[in-house]
Amino acid sequence: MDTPKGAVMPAVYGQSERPPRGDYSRGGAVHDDYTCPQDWASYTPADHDTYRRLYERQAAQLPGLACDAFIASLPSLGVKDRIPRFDEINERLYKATRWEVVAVPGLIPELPFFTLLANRKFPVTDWIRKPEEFNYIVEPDVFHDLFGHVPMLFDPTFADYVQRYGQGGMKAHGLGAGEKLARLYWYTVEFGLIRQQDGVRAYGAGILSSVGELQHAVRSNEPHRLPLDLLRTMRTRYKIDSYQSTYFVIDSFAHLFDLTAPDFTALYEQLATQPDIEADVLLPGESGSIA
Ligand code: HBI
Ligand code: FE
Repeated sequence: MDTPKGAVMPAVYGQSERPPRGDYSRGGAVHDDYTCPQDWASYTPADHDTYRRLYERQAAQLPGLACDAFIASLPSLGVKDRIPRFDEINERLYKATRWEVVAVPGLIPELPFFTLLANRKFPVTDWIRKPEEFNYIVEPDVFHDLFGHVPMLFDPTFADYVQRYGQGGMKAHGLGAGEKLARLYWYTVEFGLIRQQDGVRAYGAGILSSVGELQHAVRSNEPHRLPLDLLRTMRTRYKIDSYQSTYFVIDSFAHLFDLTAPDFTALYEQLATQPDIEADVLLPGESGSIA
């Protein structure tokens, strides 16, 4: 049964008070799973030019900083000089890992978000930032979602991890542990680092789509870098509007997938007894640097 016009309410991301950017009514064109048509014809020449400039600048930065899987899959996004049509990407993505990109008006509430991921549907915001927001935008736009997230969904193991994350998220929501699990998403899918033979590289979308954070996360000796550990990671708070002070590093996507195999209920019980850790804190015994 379709929701009455404009009935879907936007999500607020993290602790922000700002009203979300997206138009969640569009005269009822937003379905009750929060998906909507991409309406490609509504993009202006300035929108396409913003995408082209963002893509060009970010792609030039990747060598030596982005992980191999991301660099190998980036061409699968297709066109670089304008905002791609999601159904064109889906022809390739579905063949590769049975995922598809779906358009959403912006951030959506936790449960619909987890449910889409559990069904191998990645929600991609359908609007793009204004030229004056070229260097930074707090809320994910189509460039962050397409450039940052979608290439990694062409990696079969990572694609399975994100679906398992969605399934886990639906359970966590039921247990009231959504916020803990959101930290795992934040420190892997959004800001994750992976150790390769040739050194640490980025696989997190928030890093890969950011002009400044890519260098900071991979090269700077300012942030802490810790091995990903479920308990430590889900205790660690994060910041939504500045570079991260801590990054978590995995050895492989298979390692990440295996880590999240068991049921998390016991983990949530353990987490309930342990205090959160601020993003810039190191615990006794943690070196904070990974070779
Ligand atoms: N909605 N469209 C969109 N994209 C996200 O990345 C997103 C979201 N809603 C909630 C959310 N992320 C986070 O709270 C997840 O960690 C659950
Ligand atoms: Fe994101």
